[in-house]
Parts: sequence; C-alpha cells; structure tokens
Amino acid sequence: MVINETFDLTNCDREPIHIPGLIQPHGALLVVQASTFQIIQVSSNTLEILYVPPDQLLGTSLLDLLDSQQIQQIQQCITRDFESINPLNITITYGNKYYHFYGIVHRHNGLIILELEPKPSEQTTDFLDFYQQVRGIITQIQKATSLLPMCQSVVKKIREITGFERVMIYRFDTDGAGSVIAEDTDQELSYFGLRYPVSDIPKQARQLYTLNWLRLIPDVNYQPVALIPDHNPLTNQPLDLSLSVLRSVSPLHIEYLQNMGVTASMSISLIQDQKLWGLIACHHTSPKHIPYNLRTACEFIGQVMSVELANKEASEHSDYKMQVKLLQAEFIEALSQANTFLEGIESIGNKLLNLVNATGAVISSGNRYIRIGQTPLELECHALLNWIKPNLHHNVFTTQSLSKDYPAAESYKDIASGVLALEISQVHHNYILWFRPEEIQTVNWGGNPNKPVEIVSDGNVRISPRKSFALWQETVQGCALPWKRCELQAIVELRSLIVGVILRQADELALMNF
Ligand code: BLA
Repeated sequence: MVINETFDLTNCDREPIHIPGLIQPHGALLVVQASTFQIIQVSSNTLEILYVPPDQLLGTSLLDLLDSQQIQQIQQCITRDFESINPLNITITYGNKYYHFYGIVHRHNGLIILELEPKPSEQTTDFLDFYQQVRGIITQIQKATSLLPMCQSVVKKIREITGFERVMIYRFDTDGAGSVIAEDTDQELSYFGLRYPVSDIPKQARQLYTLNWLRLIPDVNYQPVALIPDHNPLTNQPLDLSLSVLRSVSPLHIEYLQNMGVTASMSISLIQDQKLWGLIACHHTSPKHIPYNLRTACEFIGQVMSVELANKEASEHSDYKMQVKLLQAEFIEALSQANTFLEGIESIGNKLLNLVNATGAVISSGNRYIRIGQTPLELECHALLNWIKPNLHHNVFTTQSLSKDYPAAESYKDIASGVLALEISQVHHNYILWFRPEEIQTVNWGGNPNKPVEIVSDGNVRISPRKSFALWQETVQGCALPWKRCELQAIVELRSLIVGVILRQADELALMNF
C-alpha cells in the first residue's frame, strides 16, 4: 500500500504494546481471579509447556495445580507485592516424570497472573550463585570514578554472565534520541558512539520500561501464542501485560531487530528520577534464552547502576565545572581591567567557545559586533539577534535547530543550527550568541540497508522501521547536538558575574564623579 503523506513518526507512539493479547512461546501464562483462585484465561500453549491442554485448566482452581505451600505464599502476597516470592519453584508431575518451572507471579486489577518458564535441568536457585554473580560488579560500580568507567564495567560483566555477543549502554539525550556510550562485543562491527532517533524506542515503550525493568526476546522468529479466551471473560477487557515477562513484542520492533541482524535481545532499564535514563541493551545473532534467576541478577545490576547514576554524572561534570570556573574567573578579571564590555570579552577570545563547547560566538555591544570562530556574517548576526530578542526567556534563548523556526538560517545551518543567546543588558545592547553546526546523523543498520522497505498495514497506517529511518533523517536536517543543562547553567552564572562587574564599575564611576 502507499503510505499516507500525512504520516509522521508519532504513529509509533500509538501502538498499545501493553495489550497485545499474545505472549512469547518460551513459557505459559495463567490468569487467575484473585478472589476465587479460579483460572479464567490461559495461553494456548499449555500442552506444549505444562503438558496439560488449555480446556483442562480453564475453569479449574489454581489450588489443584500448585502445592499448598505455594498457594500460601501467593495468598500472603495478594495484599502486598510479589517480588519477595518470585520465582516460585514449581514442579508438575506428568506420568512418572517431574517437570520443573520458574513461576513468576504478579497481580493486576484483581487478577493474579502466573507465568511458568521451564527451568533448565542444571538450574538451582541458589542465593550464593546470585551473590557470586553480582558481588564483584557492585564494588566496581561503587568505586568507578565517573560515568563512563562505570558503564564499561557493567557491559563487560553483563556479557560475561549472560554470554550475549554484544552488550551496550544506550543513553537518551535531552531530546529523546540516544547514543551508545559503552559496548562490549566479540563482533567486528561496533555500535559505539552511534546515535539513534527518538522513534526507535517510542514513548509508550519508554513509559512501560519504567514499570517493568527487564525484557527478553529469546528468538525474534517466534510464533506468538494467543490467550484463550482472548479477552478477560469477566470484564471483556484485553489482558494488561505491562508487568508480564512473556508479553509478546511489538511486530515493528521485531522487524527492527531482524533488520539489524539480531535474533535474541534483552534490555534492562536504567532509571533516574523515575525517568528512563537509558538501557543496557544486549544482542545475539542466534536464539538465546536467559533463565529467570540470571535475569534477576542482571536486573539487580541495572538497579544498583541506576542508583549510582546521579553520583557518577556529577563527577563526570565536575571536571567540566572546574574548567568553567577557571574560565569565569579569567573572564571577570579581563572584564574588570578593560574599559568596555567588548574590550574585555575580546581579550578572552577562543576561550569563550570552550565555555559551552561551541564552534563560533558573536558578541554585540551597541552597534558593534565581534565574531569568534565559525559564525554567520555580521549582517546575518544582526538580523538574527533582532529576531531572537522577543524570544528571550529569563535573558536566555536556546535552539538546537534554528532554521526550523527562522528560515533565513537555512543558508548557514552548517555553521549555526544550534544557537545559545544570552542578554547581558538590554539598555546597552550587550548580547553574546554561541553557535553549533548541523550534526549529520548516522545510524548503522547492521543488516542489509538496501533490503526493500516493507510497509505493513492492517487497515491503519503503520510504518516499518526502515522507512521511519528515512523520515527521521529528514527530521534531523538542520539539527545540532543539544545544549546540555550544565552548559546552560554556565552561561546563566556567567551573566550574573558580568552584571556584578558592570554594576561595581558603574558604582565606582558614580563615586568618582561625586
Ligand atoms: C523497543 N527499541 C526497543 C527496545 C530497544 C530499541 C532496545 C527495547 C526492546 C528490546 O529489548 O529489544 C532500540 N535497540 C534499540 C536501539 C539500539 C538497540 C536504538 O540495540 C541501538 C544500538 N522502532 C522503530 C520504529 C518504531 C519502533 C520506527 O524503529 C515504531 C514505528 C518501535 N521499538 C519500537 C517498539 C518497541 C521498541 C514499539 C517496544 C517493543 C516492546 O516492548 O513491545
């Protein structure tokens, strides 16, 4: 079908991924009414996984399936959370054989959802195993001097304990796009440093990943398993699988992974201030199942890392802050010795650029302009400043993509797509503008980038990830790297220092004239 011209990438945000009505086939799912313990919905693969067909489970009681101790554990947890009992060690007898499962339970809207994953025969849930797996890395996380060494230790450890071929830390920027900031892999191709568009992990997925910290896709080529009946028979509502471990994955994401040449994927949320800060993303080129207890160890590492994020980021910024403080001091010194604002700043020169990692700056005072590094022409700067003035907010204006709002900038977007403007004095017409060039974004698709685009449609317009990449490339034209919060902070501080010096100079002048 021909894709609708009005389509945009926010369509990806609308897929209700928490209610797919399907699970992945590496386990079975039972839905139990919490008040009666009656089984009201089951996945259609119970015969393959539990050796009991769905119709022999539906309508029966969970009491008949589990032993009394496990029922007691579940009952005790109904009024609180289930984390303390997960996983239940469940054994099902079939003929004279015993089959062992991890039972993972959670509660949702008056329902108990029990998911059973076959336990590998050599697997025992030993606390000591868990402790051994995480002990060393917890110390390394705590001792790491800043963010990047911490990330590097974590990817190395997760790869060591899981055996994934590639483990990465993916960090979101302030604009929602993201980049790979650490990687451990035995593959030739490296994803380190690559940036990916915001639509690769849509809004509702990011929201879901703040509730549910780990997801595993052991084999992207799986056949999804339906629920019987497809809706909750008591409410006629689809089953909310937000907290399920077997939830079937969005077909768009499956296609994305196939395009990348990935067969198994696992990701662990990294959360800061209740927001998704990033993901630990793991890839394998062949099917790979990670047993529940090992997933718990990985999730725990993600949680410890999440707690440490703020600390490590603070030290990451501390070197930068130190440099900024030195620059500010030099700046103030130069200003207090100079006769005019412009003269003072001129003596600082290129250092003004380092303050906010810019590639160009222009300082205006009255009708004079001083340009440093790569900047638009003086006339262009003059017109730009006149356009910026009414858009200042608390003396500051910032943009990452100037030409989107100010079309005249289209001709110099390779010099000034990002602009940071600071008003020092409206009366004396003192302003500083910093510039950053357009960043040409590259994404590596691993798989074959020339494979034809397949557009999927079920009546609603949907889009395949490869097509979306082309769209995204259009949307990032004329975009610079985002200004960081610490950079904005640096210029706000700079303003109050400059204003302080100017006021003192004015006072001194007044005293002299007295
Ligand atoms: C989910 N997208 C994801 C996930 C990751 C990425 C890690 C989490 C699921 C998982 O663990 O596999 C993206 N993976 C990446 C990125 C890298 C990586 C950026 O390894 C970089 C190295 N995806 C698209 C488009 C859409 C889309 C256009 O490219 C929508 C139209 C959707 N991505 C999408 C959806 C999910 C997702 C819907 C949620 C999948 C789910 O949980 O059901």
